[in-house]
Parts: sequence; structure tokens; C-alpha cells
Amino acid sequence: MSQFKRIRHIPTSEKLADIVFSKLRKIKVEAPSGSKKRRSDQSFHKTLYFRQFRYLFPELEERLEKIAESFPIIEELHPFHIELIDVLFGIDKIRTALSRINNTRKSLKSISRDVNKRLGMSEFPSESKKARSEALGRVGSTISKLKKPLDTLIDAKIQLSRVPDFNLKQHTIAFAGGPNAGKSSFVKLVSTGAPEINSYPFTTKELVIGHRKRNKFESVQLMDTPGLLDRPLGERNVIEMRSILALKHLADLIVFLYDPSVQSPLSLKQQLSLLSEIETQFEDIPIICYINKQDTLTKAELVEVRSLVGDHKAISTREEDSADLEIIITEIIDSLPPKKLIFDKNKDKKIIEEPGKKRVKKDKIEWIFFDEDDSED
Ligand SMILES: Nc1nc2c(ncn2[C@@H]2O[C@H](COP(=O)(O)OP(=O)(O)OP(=O)(O)O)[C@@H](O)[C@H]2O)c(=O)[nH]1
Ligand SMILES: [Mg+2]
Repeated sequence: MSQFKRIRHIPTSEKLADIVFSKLRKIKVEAPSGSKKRRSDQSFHKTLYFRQFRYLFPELEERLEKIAESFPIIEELHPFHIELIDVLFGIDKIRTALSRINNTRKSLKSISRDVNKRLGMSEFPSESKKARSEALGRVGSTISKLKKPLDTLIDAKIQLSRVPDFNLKQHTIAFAGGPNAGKSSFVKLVSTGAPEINSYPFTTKELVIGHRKRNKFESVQLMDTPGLLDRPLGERNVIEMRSILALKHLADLIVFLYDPSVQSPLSLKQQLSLLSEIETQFEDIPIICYINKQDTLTKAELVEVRSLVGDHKAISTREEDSADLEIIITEIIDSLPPKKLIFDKNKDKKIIEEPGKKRVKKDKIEWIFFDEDDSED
């Protein structure tokens, strides 16, 4: 199971206060039987309040500890996830949220010490009551100050749990191109991936992973990405940035699809410029280009398209052409470069080389954080 799916349920600050205070109210101490007078005995109040606080502080401590500890340590994450978190929220925002949780644990300890001391020294029920209500007020305001950090972590958990699980030992072929180019159709026809397909652009908003057997022993991952517009990196939205980061960190090979049809939101010139941006940004990743939707073109039009974008193979990602697509995907898989080196943190940070593969530069090392065998789903 992905580390992000392991992050515990995170309550809002209101919910957290609601849970602990309503449980606290249910904690009762049997009143000494007989007289009403005895009920107001100082020992009765002390016992009740001590018992309530003996529940409250450890309960809050445990809940906050579990939230903080279920969040992965940022420094240990795969660079893809680190950059993704940075793009989505800003690494510092998550760090601040986690450190606020930890500081709150310390503040609660100090409130706990104070109230226990005051209760211990109180001689009259009125003193005990005052100590209790002041301590509860402090706890309440401490919890309400967690509103922002908890909301940030809830948002982070939701967003990160949408990132599909990648097996970093497997090759990843990423499908890229402008919106509506047929990327999802391609992935869906040749792999186990089931991305949504629609006749309008910007259908795919998340990364989608499909698998395909390469041979008896190996599978490859086919990654469908949201469509990219022809614009500079600084102007890209979060959805496009997710694609860009996935291409940068995960792709061993990029399949770029041109959409020459009249429905394409990008002109061929814009698609050409998009490709050239991808080539510049990911110069070490091989790219194979195809002219998709060939069924929409006459022979003469195809010649014209090729004169503009280059002499690429023309394909069609319609269901009726899936036999041809099978041949194409086999060719693509056959042209995969050797898998990048991997870095196995379970093996004393030793670099592992695949047999027969050449050593590559240190900055290409990848971290294994997810193992297929690890899956609990
Ligand atoms: N005529 C024709 N239509 C195609 C072909 N491939 C895909 N389409 C259609 O093009 C539209 C977009 O296909 P998708 O696979 O969703 O395209 P996409 O690149 O994933 O689009 P986004 O996720 O929005 O970027 C759908 O209506 C498909 O049916 C093709 O080879 N020929
Ligand atoms: Mg799509």
C-alpha cells in the first residue's frame, strides 16, 4: 500500500475537540451514597477531575502523535513526491503544520502539569472547579489553534492519496501531448489502466497508471498524464505540473502524441513547440512521437502534417485499430532504455546495479519507497 494511503484519518480541530470533550463529559465518579452534602465533598470533585484529566491528556497526546507520525518524513520521500508536495502546498507549509502539532503536544504537557498541581493543592470544591475549567479552556484554545495545521494536513492527505502507486523498479512509459490527443485512449487500449476518455479536452486531471506484461517476468507501467498546453513552466497549473513532475522523475521513455484533427485545442505549431519544451526540459529521456488520429486525415493531409511535424509514424487510438496498436506498443517497449539505477534504502544505502547495465551518474539514482510485494490492498 502506498505510504500516503497509510496516513491516518486526520480530524478537523472542531471534530477533535468534539470527540475528546464529549468523551470527557461521560467520565463519572460514583457519588458517595446518602447525603447530598457528601456529593460536594472535595474528595469527590478531586477524584472526578483527576480521572477526567487522566483520560484527556493521554488521549489528545496519542491522537496528535499518531497524526504526526503517520505522515511520511519528507526527507525520506522520493524526489517526485517531494517536488509534488512543494508544488501542491509548499514543503514549508507541511513542515510548519507538523511542527505545530508537535509543539501542541508540548503545550498540553505543560497544561497537564499545571492542572494536576492545582488540583492536588486545592482545598475546596470551588478551587478544584476553577482549576478544571481554566485548564479545559486552555486545552480548548490550544486545540482551536490547530485549525490551520490540521486543515493543511487533511488537504495534503487527500491530494497525496490520489497519486497512484508507482513501482520504481519497473520501467515507466509516459504518454504526453496536448489536451485531447488520445493519450488516455492509447493507455486504455494497451494496458490494465482505465483512464476516463471524453471528446472534450482536459478530461484527465490525475496521473493514471496501467500495467502491461513485457515478458514472463517483467511488467512495464504505462502512465497517462493530463494534457499539456504550450506555455512556459511558470504559467503551468497544478494539474500540468503534476504531469511535468511525473515525466521528470518517473518516465524512462516518453510517448508524445500529435493530434492533427480539427478538434485539437492546440495547432500543430503549438504542439511542435510543446514537444520542443518537453525535449528541452527532459533532455535525458528518450521521446517517441506519433501522429495520432490518422483516420481523420486524407493521404494528402498526412503528407502535409508530416511536412510540419516530422516524418513520424501515423497511428490511431480507436478500438477498431487496437491490433495495430498492439504492434506499436510492443515496438515502444522494445525500445525502452535500460532502467535507471535504483537506490535501495533497505540495503544500507548501497547502490544496486541491474545485471549487465552500465553505471550512470549519481544524480540519476532513484529511491525505492514502494515495493509491489508491500501491497496490502
Ligand atoms: N478519430 C479519432 N478519435 C480519437 C482517436 N483517439 C482518441 N480519439 C478521441 O479523441 C477524444 C480524446 O481522447 P482521449 O484519449 O480522452 O484524449 P486525451 O489525450 O487523454 O485527452 P485529455 O485527457 O483531455 O488531455 C475522445 O473523444 C476519443 O474518442 C483516434 O485515433 N481517432
Ligand atoms: Mg486523458
